[in-house]
Formats: sequence, structure tokens, C-alpha cells
Amino acid sequence: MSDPSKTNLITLTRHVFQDQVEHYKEASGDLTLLLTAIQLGCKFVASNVRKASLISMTGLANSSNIQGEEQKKLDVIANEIFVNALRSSNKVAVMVSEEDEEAIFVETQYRGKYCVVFDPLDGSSNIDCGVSIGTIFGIYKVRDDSEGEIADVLRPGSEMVAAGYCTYGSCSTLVLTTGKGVNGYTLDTEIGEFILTHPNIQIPSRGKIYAVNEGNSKYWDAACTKYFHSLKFPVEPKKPYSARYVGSMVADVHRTMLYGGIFCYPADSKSKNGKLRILYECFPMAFLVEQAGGRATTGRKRMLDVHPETIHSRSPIFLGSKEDVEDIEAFYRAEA
Ligand code: P6P
Repeated sequence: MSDPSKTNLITLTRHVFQDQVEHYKEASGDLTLLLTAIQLGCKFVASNVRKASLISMTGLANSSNIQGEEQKKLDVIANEIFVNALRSSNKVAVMVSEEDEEAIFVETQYRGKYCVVFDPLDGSSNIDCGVSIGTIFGIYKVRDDSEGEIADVLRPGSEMVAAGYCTYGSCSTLVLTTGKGVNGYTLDTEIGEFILTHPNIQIPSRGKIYAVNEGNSKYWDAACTKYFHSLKFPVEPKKPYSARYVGSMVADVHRTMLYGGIFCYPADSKSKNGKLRILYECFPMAFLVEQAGGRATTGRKRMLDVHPETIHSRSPIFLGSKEDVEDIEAFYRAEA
């Protein structure tokens, strides 16, 4: 008998469909089909990222996005790939992309019942030097009696029905939750399928790694300054934490999901609301982390309880091992 793990491949689509049959008997299968479109986007981006330098896809696209950031060629390509894949899935009513100033409302004949918020190529400043980058997405179902409007996406993250990210690095791993735990699927480029490699991801209750841009230390508030000092100069016999910071949220969060510890992008005197966008960076990562047994906060409030004012609103975020995030929350309470 040959090795069943080699002859009984559990693809993402099969796994999500199994989950749907077991847990969502009344489901139509629309979410499974929507996730197929997202997988196509991730596979296409993975292929383009891998050969970017070979097909002169690095460098600037001589354009900038809503954030005023210079767009890299791959940013533009990735965004178009996802918008086209999502529209042609016939499962989407509203799309919000980091790369587009306005929300996209799908025309009636292609419209479905889901809203997808996404960052098609997060960490794009790392493209030219080959450091890991990724895609982040979150999915809402349109509210009852809605055909798809902006109010369907300006909702707390706690109302998302699915979220995920895909890393583009030494391998491409798609990490996904549909509300029943977190699973990771690694792309087998030879057969073009995401294969289950990280079933039921659970974040350790406490880690030994912290991730923050220390270059902003000058601008931190008192709670952050005291918290990070406590990690570097702990009271004996505790040992100092290790610092790891890629500068690509998907890479830093993926390491935190697997190894534990804490990822932080605080608000500070330079960035009053922090840098990361609520809808398509903070919410999806917070949903995944909570589903893996971790915790995600703004410092003062559960991240998923935040109500975004605009589609590109920003928030401070601290996420990862439950006990590590509870520590930073205690420092904020002490400074209140
Ligand atoms: P900084 C990348 O540009 C990004 O949006 C996230 O992927 C990453 O966590 C953060 O910004 C890095 O920002 O200010 O530390 O370079």
C-alpha cells in the first residue's frame, strides 16, 4: 500500500467542500466557488512574483495608489488579476482593494452575495529584493435585503464569514479560516493545487518573538515604550524576547501564527491611527489569529469590534499569542 498522504491529496477546494458538507449542510457552495476564484488569483500572482525579475516586472509602474504610494508593476498586475477573477466568479457584489480609491460595485448580471476586501500584494516595497510578500483578503456576506452597497463592507470584522492570506516566498502558503478554525495549504506548482499542509493551526499561548518597526521608537506612546522595554530588559529569571521584523505583514503574521509571539503596528505621534488598513489588513489577520486561539487588539479594544468609518481607515494593531497580547493591553490600561 503506497503512502496515503501521497495518493489521497487534500486540496483546498476538497477540504473547504468537506467542511461545507459537515458544518454548513444548507450552504449553496457559493463560498467554495468564490474561494476557487481567490485561489486562481493567488496562483497567478505566485507565478508572476516568482519570475518578476526575469520578465522585468520589478520596479515602478509610474503610477500611485489612493495611499499616495508609488505602485510597483506587480501591484497593478495583482490588482487586475484579483478584480477580474472575483467579478467573473459571479459570487461578488462589492469589492474593496488597497489599490483602488473607490469600492467596486459589480454589475447586476455578474453580481453575487459576497463582499471581498483585499490587499492584492501586501509588502510590495519588498518586491525588488525578493523578500516574502503576500495577498490578504476578508469576506462578508451582503446584509439581508441588500443588493451590495458600501454599508455591506463598513462593518465590524466580527461579521466576516471568511478570511485568509497567501505568502509568496520560499513557498506559497494560503492560510484560511471560514469560521471553524484555521488551515494552511501549500501550492504544489507542478499540479497547480494548494495542498493541506498545516491542518488546524493553533498559536502557542505565549511566544518568545516580538515584531515591531523599532525605527518608530521615538514616536511611541508611554504604553508601547514601557511594553517593549519589558521585553528587552525582563525581570530575572525571565529571558529577553527575540526581535524579528520583515516589514511585510503577511510574512510577520505567518511566522507569528506558527511560532507564537506578537506582531505590532502601534499608533504613534507620527501616525495617529497607525499605518495598517482596518478592512483588508487588520480584520482578516485578527479573524485568523482569534480562530487559531490567539488575540488581536488595537491596544484598547478588540480589533474585530472596531467599526471602520471609511474603506481605507487605519488602526493600530497588536496580534498573536493570547498571553503576549494581554500583556500589551495591561500596559494600555495602566496608562489610561
Ligand atoms: P513599515 C507594507 O508596506 C505594510 O503595509 C505591511 O505589509 C507591513 O507590516 C508594514 O506596511 C510595514 O511598515 O512602516 O514598518 O515599513
